[in-house]
Amino acid sequence: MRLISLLSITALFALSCSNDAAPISSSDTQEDVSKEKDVSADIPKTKDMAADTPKIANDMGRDEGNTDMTKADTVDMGPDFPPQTCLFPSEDVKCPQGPYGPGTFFTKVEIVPDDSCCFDFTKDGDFDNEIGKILTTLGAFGINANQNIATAIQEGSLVYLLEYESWENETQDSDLAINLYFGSDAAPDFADNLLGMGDFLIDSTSINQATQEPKWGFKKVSVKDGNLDASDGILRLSFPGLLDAVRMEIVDARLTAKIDPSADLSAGGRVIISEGKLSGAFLREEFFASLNEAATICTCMGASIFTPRGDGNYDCDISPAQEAACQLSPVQGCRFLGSKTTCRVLGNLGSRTDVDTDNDQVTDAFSFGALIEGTGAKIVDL
Ligand SMILES: [Ca+2]
Ligand SMILES: [Ca+2]
Ligand SMILES: [Ca+2]
Repeated sequence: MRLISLLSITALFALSCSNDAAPISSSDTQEDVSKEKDVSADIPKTKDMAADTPKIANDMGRDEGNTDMTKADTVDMGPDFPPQTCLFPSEDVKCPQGPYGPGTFFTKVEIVPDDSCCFDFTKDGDFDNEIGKILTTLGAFGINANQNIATAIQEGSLVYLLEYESWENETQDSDLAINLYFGSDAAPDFADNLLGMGDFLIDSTSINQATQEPKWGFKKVSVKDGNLDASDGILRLSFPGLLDAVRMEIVDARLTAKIDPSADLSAGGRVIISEGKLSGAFLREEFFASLNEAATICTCMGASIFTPRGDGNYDCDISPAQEAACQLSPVQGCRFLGSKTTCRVLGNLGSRTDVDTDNDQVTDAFSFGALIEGTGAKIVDL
């Protein structure tokens, strides 16, 4: 999974930086994906991304993460939903039973193209969104990340699900946790999903196989007067359509949104959210490590090509022989990464970090902000 992601990231830039790239048809995409899988099958298993990412907790613990909530935070401020008799999980036999809590399906994920949203990482009073600005820059090369995301959501190839756990109080609950999954339609018809009536399966890649816990989500969650505020999150975001999927691991993630009063908080219930704002930080070292792994997988290079230059940017080291071999590669990501010109473009993104995730006074990550809308989703199974 990781390897496919890496190549996909490179493919994003391959497409974005190729002036003569023809529009990518879905059949081209599928072809490249299958080739990437073939390539990845031949190399040793890589480490789990979550395991070595700074500031990422491996355990998205269901009973922790809210220890810094004050007692006042747990006081019920009075319901602003219609009263609910059944809340997940419930031991009341009259209530719906099931292994999954109420869910939300993202109908919109729109990367903000500038600094007008969503979170102020630098604490200077202005929002930060470097990824949005980078993607805007790449738009000049014919890339439209938001259009690709929208299309993938409409077609059902990009399914983000939120699952709300232990939401025992309609307005404010210190035990509440939110998991994020990639998923798929449980039935062939995707139209009902967009209308909030879909049933979904969780993609097993969203589950840590060792612990059986969700890999991604928010550890600190509160809902006050219908306003959701989830933070301390780790997520994976996907940028599909550029190839099969470009994925990025996000740390320090935060989601704010309004919870629709129609929310059904029982097992298998559906929760609509609106005016969502999602923010986070994408770590530079992760980015270039992933590119180096991708280069290593490409047989035309077979080694890391990026080395940090000390100013935040990265040098790329490709010999003329490697470059010549890569231009003959059947894998688009390898053709791109193996080009001296385009890998320099990537290397020079390094200094655009603007977030300091480890408080050493040196920026190490790219800020990110997106607008989110979500409709109800019933999560039925893995
Ligand atoms: Ca700022
Ligand atoms: Ca469906
Ligand atoms: Ca830092």
